[in-house]
Amino acid sequence: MSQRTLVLLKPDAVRRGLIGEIIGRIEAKAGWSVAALELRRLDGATLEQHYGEHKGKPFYEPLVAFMSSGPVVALVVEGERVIDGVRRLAGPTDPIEAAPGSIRGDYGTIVRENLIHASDSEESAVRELKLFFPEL
Ligand code: PCG
Repeated sequence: MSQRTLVLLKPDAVRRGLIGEIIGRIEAKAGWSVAALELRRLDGATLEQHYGEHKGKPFYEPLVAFMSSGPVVALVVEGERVIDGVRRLAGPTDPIEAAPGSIRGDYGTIVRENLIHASDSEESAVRELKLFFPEL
């Protein structure tokens, strides 16, 4: 089943020059493609909506500060079972728990600076795509 998902390359990935490496892993999957891509700074209103489910948690404020600390790359990726697929490529939230071979497992050590966001369900994908790419 072909799907679309929202991917964000977080400010750590951009700062460390890993944009090409991460997008390359996504593009290498058979039949997946980048449908939209933009380097942008996220404003407070966008972050508040995007991370609404985490509001009030102890990591929320530092998370928003980190996500505002530099540009991100926002992408729409489409293809066969891409929602679960990109999550598997990314690996679990904590990069130390993530297996080598996954993006977080290969490049990350810090929970907050875990390189990549990917929508976690069809419902989240629809909501997040509307927030980041309302014109699509
Ligand atoms: P992601 O993409 O799962 O979205 C929420 C982000 O909050 C998560 O990645 C981490 O980057 C960040 N974060 C920082 N601390 C924590 C934590 O203790 N738990 C969780 N779930 N996320 C955290």
